[in-house]
Amino acid sequence: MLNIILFGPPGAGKGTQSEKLIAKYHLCHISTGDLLRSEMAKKTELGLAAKKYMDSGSLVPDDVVIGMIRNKLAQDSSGPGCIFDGFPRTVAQAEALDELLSETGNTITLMIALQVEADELIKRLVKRGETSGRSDDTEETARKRIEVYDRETSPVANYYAKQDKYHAVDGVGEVNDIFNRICQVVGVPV
Ligand code: B4P
Repeated sequence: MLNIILFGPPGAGKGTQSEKLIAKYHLCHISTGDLLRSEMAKKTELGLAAKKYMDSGSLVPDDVVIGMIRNKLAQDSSGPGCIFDGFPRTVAQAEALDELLSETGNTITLMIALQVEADELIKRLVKRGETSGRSDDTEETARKRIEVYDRETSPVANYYAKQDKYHAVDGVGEVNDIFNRICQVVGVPV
């Protein structure tokens, strides 16, 4: 299986590039952000609990997110592989993902880490906020989310570097150019 983690700070383009990778490699899409927003829209207990973390720019607690991934993997266990978009965001989540995949004899193939500077991220998120309706797409929350990323999420890169799976990709420029850089790393799936 081809299991790719798309990694990077908020606004790095994980969602944007996921769509293109899914179309090319026919992978399933696992986005914890999308899953959480769907729970919020349905006003489930989980969604209501997650909303206060997301609106403040904080991470949703690990046990909630890991439980969601466990359910999702149980539904999407066949097929050529998956894109993990915005997950894992902590080392505890990365360890849990390795464990969950190993239950079915699978593993992460590689991590693509999109590199984008903070000023550009904030510009993109504020612009997305003009149409997204997302309450976390404000300048203030974007700055908080980048701080949370630096403190809590960036160590996940080292977790995969130790497994020789980490690949940094320049995330600035035209969307198609960035996609071509990613495809050079992914290569042709076997
Ligand atoms: P996510 O939904 O994962 O969202 P994201 O990080 O904001 O954005 P992404 O990188 O996908 O950017 P996009 O392609 O849209 O997370 C939301 C929240 O959910 C988190 O803050 C957290 O609270 C919670 N959460 C999610 N997962 C969690 C987890 N595992 N653990 C705990 N909490 C979790 O791109 C952004 C914008 O830039 C778009 O408007 C796009 O059009 C534009 N853009 C993209 N590429 C561009 C380019 N090359 N040039 C110019 N603009 C570009």
